[in-house]
Amino acid sequence: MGQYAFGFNGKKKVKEKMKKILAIISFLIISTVANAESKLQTIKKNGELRVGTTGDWDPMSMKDPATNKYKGFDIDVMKELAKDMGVKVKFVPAEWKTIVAGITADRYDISTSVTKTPKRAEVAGFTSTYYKYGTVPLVLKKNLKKFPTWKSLNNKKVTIATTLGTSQEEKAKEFFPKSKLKSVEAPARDFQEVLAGRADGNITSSTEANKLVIKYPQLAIVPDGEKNPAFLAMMVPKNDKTWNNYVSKWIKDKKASGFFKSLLAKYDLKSL
Ligand code: KH2
Repeated sequence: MGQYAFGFNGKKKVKEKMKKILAIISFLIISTVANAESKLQTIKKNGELRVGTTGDWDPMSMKDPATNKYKGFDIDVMKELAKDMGVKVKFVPAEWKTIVAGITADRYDISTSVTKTPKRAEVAGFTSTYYKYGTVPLVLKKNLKKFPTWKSLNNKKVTIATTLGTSQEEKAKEFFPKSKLKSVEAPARDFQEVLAGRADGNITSSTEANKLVIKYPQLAIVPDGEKNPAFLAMMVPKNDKTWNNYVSKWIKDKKASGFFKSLLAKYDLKSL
């Protein structure tokens, strides 16, 4: 009996020890996850903010091939953010088809603005928004009679060009389920397919469309109104709430201070 009692106590002790060890292990796991360093700390520690940007989006992010330097609305935004954080800014070249992967693979801490889409939101975090735009179709001016409406472009005889990995590529499938979709890869552009007669139309922001019809008078905006109000925001890692809150609060403060308003005027942009 005594022996049995001893054996029982021994087992109980082992069990208790195991319990303690398990508790310590789970405490360690939970505290590592909770204390996982936010980008906010890493950026400050490294003294550098890494910004992913494509450099092909007028007037948001444009790379000057002569100097290899970036300029544009979003470039000014990122320079200001880095300045306010007291760190240097480093622009990391990105592509539309891999811009989201660059965030998940930690190639950069933040991206310049992209359209908020449900697909992107599955894997990346979006900061608060700071620009709103509508979408319009572009066609050749000489074809305006044939394509006076959005509906006229939804036809199995029509080819719509899009740029791989963009929100327009996703949307074109919804707007033109009957049409043929032709996706080109940047630096090739969808509207160039229209200019070359390889596609009948493409869709883009009204901001870009207004610029394009001035640069290429052969192009025209389909006069059937804007669709799809869309919002631009920066992308950050999905689970880094500290970093997202920091940037979102910064955007809010900068809106209040008039920074975004003067930047919109500088780049001849209307909305917000
Ligand atoms: S979006 C950006 O976040 N755009 O909407 C699209 O995918 C940018 C219209 C590719 C530059 C080339 C301009 C397409």
